[in-house]
Amino acid sequence: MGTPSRTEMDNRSFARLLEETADLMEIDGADSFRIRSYRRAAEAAEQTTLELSAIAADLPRLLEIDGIGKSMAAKIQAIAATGTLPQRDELLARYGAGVLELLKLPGMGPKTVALFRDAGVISSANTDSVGQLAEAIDAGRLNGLPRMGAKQIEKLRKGIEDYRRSAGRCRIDVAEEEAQRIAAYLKKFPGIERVTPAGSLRRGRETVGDLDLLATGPACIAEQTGPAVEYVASYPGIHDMIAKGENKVSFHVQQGLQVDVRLLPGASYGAALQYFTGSKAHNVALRQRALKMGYTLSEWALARLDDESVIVASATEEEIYAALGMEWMAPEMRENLGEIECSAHGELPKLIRLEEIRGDVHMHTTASDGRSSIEEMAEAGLRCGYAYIAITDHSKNLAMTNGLDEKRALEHIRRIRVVDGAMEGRIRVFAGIEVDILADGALDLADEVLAQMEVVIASVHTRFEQSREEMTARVMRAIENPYVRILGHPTGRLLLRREPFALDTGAVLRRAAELGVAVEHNAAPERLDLCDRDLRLAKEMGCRMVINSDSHDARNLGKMGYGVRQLKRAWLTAEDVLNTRDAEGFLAGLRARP
Ligand code: DGT
Ligand code: CA
Ligand code: CA
Ligand code: ZN
Repeated sequence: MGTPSRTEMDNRSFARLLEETADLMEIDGADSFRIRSYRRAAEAAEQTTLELSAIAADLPRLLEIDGIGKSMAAKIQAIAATGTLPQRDELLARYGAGVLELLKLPGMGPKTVALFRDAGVISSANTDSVGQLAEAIDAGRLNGLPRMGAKQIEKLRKGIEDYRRSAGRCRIDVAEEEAQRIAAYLKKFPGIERVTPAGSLRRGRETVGDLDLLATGPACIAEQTGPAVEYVASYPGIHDMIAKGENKVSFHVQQGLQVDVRLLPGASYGAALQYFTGSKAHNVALRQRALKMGYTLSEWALARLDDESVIVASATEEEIYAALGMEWMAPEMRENLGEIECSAHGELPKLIRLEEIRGDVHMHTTASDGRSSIEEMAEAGLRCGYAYIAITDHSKNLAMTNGLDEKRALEHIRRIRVVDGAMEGRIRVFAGIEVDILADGALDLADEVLAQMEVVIASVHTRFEQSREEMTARVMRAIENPYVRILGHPTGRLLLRREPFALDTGAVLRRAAELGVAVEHNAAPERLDLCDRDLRLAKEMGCRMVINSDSHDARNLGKMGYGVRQLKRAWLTAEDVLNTRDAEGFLAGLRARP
C-alpha cells in the first residue's frame, strides 16, 4: 500500500475547495460571472463519475466534463498537485479562517458575511468569527444594519447555539435543562422509577459532550425492556435516532446534543451509576485498586476475581466504594486527581454546599443593564435564603450597559440604602459597583465614590486582545487600588463563545492574595470563571474567594448552584469562601478599606 498522497483526494474534496473559493470571492465582491464558474465546476466535480484525481493530468478528459472549461480545468489540476487553491488561500488569509465556519450557520450566505465585515462586526484578525458574531448580537451591534430585523437577528442567535451544540460541547445549564425534560418524560412511564444523569453532567463539568442518563425500575429488567425502549424512542424532543438496542437508546435532540439513555435493573444500578459517571481516568484507577484487592469491577458489579459469579457489591455506589475500602465521594471529585487516595485514607475534604452560601454580592439592576429593580433583587435574595446581597451595577465606561458615572453612582447608593432600610433587617443590601478596569489598569470611577460602597468589584470588559504582559500589568494595577475588594470574573471568558484573555493568572492570584483582594468565581453558567483548575491554584496561593451569580435578572440568582459545582470540583470547602460567612463576617473578610 502506498502512502496516502494528495492525488487520492476524492471528488467531494475538489468540490468543497471550489465551493469555498466561490464563497470567499463573493465575500470579496468579485465578478459574479467568475463566481458562477467556480460554483458550476464544484457541482460538476460532485456529479461526475470520473475520478478527478486520477484524470487530472489528462486535460482533454477534464474538458469533456460538463461545466468545466479551460480555466476550471487548470484549477482542478492545481488542486490535484497541491491539495489546495492559491486563490482560496489568499482570500482566507485576507478574511480570516473563521468566515468559512460562519457560512455554515443557517441562513448565512456570503452577502451577509460581507455585510458583517463591512460593518466591522467580524475582523480577519480574529479566527473565531462565530464567537465575534455571537458577541455582536449580545451587544446589540447588529441592530440597524440593513436586512437585520429583530427576527433575523434572533434566527442568527439561535443558529449559533444550534451550530455550537452540534459542533461540540454544550453548556452545563443547557444540558441540565434537557436532562430534566427527558427525565420528567421517562418517569411518566409505569415501571421507570428513577432517572439519574451520569457522565460529565453528574460530575458538574462546565460543558458536556453528550448526556448519559440512567433509568431503572421494573420496566428495565433484562429481556423485558421492549415497551420501555419504545417509550424512550418516542420522546417528542428527538431529532434523529442514532441507535436503539435492548437496554440502550441513543439519539440527538433538536439542538444536536447526543443523549444516551440506559435502562438498568435495580440490582446493578449502583455499579452502572459508578461506571457511567466516570471519569474514565477515575474508573481506570479504581479498577486497578479492585484488581489488587482480588476483585473485578464492571458496569454490572464488583465481583470476586477468582469467581465472577460471586457479587461483592452492585446495588449502590456506597456499597461498592465501601467494599474497596473507601468512602463514597462526590461525583465532582472523580477526575483521578488524588481523590482515590484521600478517600481510602478517610481524608476527603468536606466540600462546600449550596446551602452554605449566605449572600450574593455581584448583581445588576435596571440602573445599568439589569432587568430587575433593587427591591426585586432583594426579594430574590430573600427567596434564596440569603442574609445579604450587594447591588453592583456597571460603571460609565461601558456605555452600552448604561453604566453609572460618579453622579449617578452616588444617587444609586442612596437608593440602595433606602431599600436596605425598607428590608428591616430581613436581608442586608450592600451598596456596590462593578467598576470597569480601563485599558491601562486605571479604574473607571473616582476613589471618593468607591470609598462609599461596601462591595467594589473590578472587572475587565474591554480590549480583550491585549498581550499577556499588557493584560497582566493592567489587572495588577487595578487591584493595587486600595478600594478594590474583589476581582470580578478574572479571565473574562464566555464558555464556547470567547476564550479567556491572555493573563499570567498565577502572578495575579499571588498578588491578590498578598493584597487581600478576593477573587471571584462567577457562577453565571456562561462564565464559570475562574475555572476549576484555577480555583485550585487560588486556594494553594491562599487567596480569599467569593462566589457570585452576576445576575442581570432576579430570576438568575438561583443559578448559583452551577458555580458551587465548580468549587466542589476544585475541592473547596465553606471555609475557603467568604460569602459563606454571615454579613459581618463577610465584610470583615474583605480587604480593609483605607
Ligand atoms: P463527555 O460526554 O465528553 O462530557 O464526558 P463523559 O465523562 O460523560 O464521557 P462519556 O459520555 O464518553 O462516557 C460516560 C462515562 O462512561 C465516562 O465518564 C466513564 C464511562 N466510560 C466510558 N468509556 C469508558 C471506558 O472506555 N473505560 C472506562 N473505564 N469507563 C468508560
Ligand atoms: Ca457524556
Ligand atoms: Ca456518552
Ligand atoms: Zn462583569
